Amino acid sequence: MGFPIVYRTETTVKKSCVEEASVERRSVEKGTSKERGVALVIVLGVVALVSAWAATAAYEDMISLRRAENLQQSSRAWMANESAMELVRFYLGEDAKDNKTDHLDETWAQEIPPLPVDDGLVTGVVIDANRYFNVNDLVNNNGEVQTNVVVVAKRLFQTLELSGSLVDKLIDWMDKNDQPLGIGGAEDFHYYDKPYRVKNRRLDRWQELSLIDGFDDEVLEKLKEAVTVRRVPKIGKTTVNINTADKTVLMAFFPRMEAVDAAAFVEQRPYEQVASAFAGKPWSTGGDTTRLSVVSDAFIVRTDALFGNARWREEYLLIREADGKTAIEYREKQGWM
Ligand SMILES: [Ca+2]
Ligand SMILES: [Ca+2]
Repeated sequence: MGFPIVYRTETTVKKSCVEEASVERRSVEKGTSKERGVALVIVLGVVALVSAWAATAAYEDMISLRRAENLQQSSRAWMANESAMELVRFYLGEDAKDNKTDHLDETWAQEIPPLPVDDGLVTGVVIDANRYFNVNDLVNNNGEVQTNVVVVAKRLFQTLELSGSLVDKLIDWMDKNDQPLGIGGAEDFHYYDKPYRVKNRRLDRWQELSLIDGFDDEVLEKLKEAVTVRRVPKIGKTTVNINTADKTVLMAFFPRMEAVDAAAFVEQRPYEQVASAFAGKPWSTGGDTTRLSVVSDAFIVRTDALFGNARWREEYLLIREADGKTAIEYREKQGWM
């Protein structure tokens, strides 16, 4: 049996060649197409990477710029606050020259209206610290109870509708002994479940009041407008200025002074002397005038500066000496953004 002989005609040969070329071209085209696809993916990847990098860099640049801008605004707000405080010190120094009395109509007592400085605003207020009753006066420099001051404090607490036992607890916190004062007192045993002991020394800051038994937020809110915590000068006592004190505080010094008397007394301010201020006032009989004055030596200064997104608020307590120089007893940042 022979093999079938296949004859390739010219047409068949041409057709075959064309088919082979076509197969080859398709093969080549297929390869090129794959390479192009890979190249496109790489290009897209690079573009994506560059875009991501550019976006990150732009974001970081924006953050850095914003941070630098905020820092600059914050510095300006801080400097504006410093300037406001220096302005207050200047006014207090000027006022001290030939100073006979301190009262609420004087320049230092006026609120500084918001002053435009460059692109910001700065404002401030000065509050006479002598308008408040200083709780540190309840004990003397030796840590002993000052009974005449206790009487005033209890009357003040009563007017504020607060229990007199709070005064006892306050004294126990500050006096040097460990004997509870009366039935309302609170020495160490009262704080057995607290992570601290009684201080047995005067208070340094207002915030310490909240450590004392019974001095909750409601009590502190009531005390805020009548009481302060400040260091007692070397002479062993602070004074209350009758030209700036609130009626409630004034009434604490005079057992017979009624609200109507206090209102009439305040209406007649300012007074140049303590003695003449109470002359001819029947309600002043039996009062304690030993801690009253017509001048002030301590001032709470609050400053507030706003520059762009930066706001800087501070509180200072300035102590003014007789020569008009002021010293900062404390400064405290109240808030910033
Ligand atoms: Ca004055
Ligand atoms: Ca004590």
